[in-house]
Amino acid sequence: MKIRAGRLLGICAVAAVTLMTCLRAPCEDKRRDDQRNEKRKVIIDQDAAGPAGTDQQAILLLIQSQLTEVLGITVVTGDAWLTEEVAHTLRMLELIGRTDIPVLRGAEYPLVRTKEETERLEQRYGSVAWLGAWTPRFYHPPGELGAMPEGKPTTKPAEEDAAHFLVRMVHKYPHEVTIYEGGPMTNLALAISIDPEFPSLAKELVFMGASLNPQTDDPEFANSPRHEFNLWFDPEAAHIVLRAPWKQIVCTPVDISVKTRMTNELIDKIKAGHSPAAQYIGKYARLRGSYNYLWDELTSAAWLDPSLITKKENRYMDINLDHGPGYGDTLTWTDRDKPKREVQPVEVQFDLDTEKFYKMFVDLLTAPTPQPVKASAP
Ligand SMILES: [Ca+2]
Repeated sequence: MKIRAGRLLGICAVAAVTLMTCLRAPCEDKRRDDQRNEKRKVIIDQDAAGPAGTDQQAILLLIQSQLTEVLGITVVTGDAWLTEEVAHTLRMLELIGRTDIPVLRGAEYPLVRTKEETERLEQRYGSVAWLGAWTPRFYHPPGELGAMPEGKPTTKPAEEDAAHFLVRMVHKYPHEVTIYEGGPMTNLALAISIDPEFPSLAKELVFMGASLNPQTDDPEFANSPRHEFNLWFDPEAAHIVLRAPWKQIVCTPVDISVKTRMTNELIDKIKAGHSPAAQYIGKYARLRGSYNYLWDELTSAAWLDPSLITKKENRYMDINLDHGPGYGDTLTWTDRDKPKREVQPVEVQFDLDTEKFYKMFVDLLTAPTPQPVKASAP
């Protein structure tokens, strides 16, 4: 009897373990699914110059938040060339241990604007303060990497291109994906051209760009208040994107960017953190000149916590496509004076709680990097 009871107990124990194993797998899957569903899905489209700097720091804020699931980073030429931006982004992800996030190559050139035409316009109408990848003192051919003090990546970008990834993701998660735009809008315009449903299937577009009436002595804007690099670099792309039927468009313009500053004090606070993200920023962040705004970081932070924004107004927005002195300038209207042709309302941010923003900036960059939410590959 004793032997039989022991065997019975053994059989029961094996059965219980088997049952537990069977039950646990679906439970864990469900927990992962719930975790995935609770997170706010975002694709980061960025002219991702680096190391550190506004482009990479803005990406990091979105990855460092516990609230988000970054589906991918789509890269576009802007502040630097596409190839070097992809390399800086891959390397940053390696350093923070998040190589699970796919990096996708996008457009190497704007849709219409060329470097040659831009130089002709500059000879006629005066020089432009920031030309991104075309800035003479940094210029090198598009395929070269430039300096990479953080080291070259060993990981590779995805084989899929940015525009097709953007389209595929909004079909996979309809009305759930926020499109974060921190650079020229070329990739988004290409996605819209491939699939006109792309904007209406996204949850919203949030972007850093445009300039209305910034209150600043910064020479970049003092005489050209309607000039802003992201929209200027690819005006035709911005025109396509701003006229598309998004459910919501949120804009962080120069007007509010100039109320922020990266400072050595902020860098020191981040540097004191032990997270890989903090170490990366501490090692590579550099102040350049007098006007080190937290351009793209504010777009990230305000999306994560809209209470940072203390003043916002609706405008209708488009871009000047005339190939004269105003080519690429921001055009805006109110309800009262907007053109008859189709223009979209845009929520424009004008003022912020600066101290709250700086605290969030430091807190997120010094926090441990969240682990990937694993289910299926994007
Ligand atoms: Ca950017």
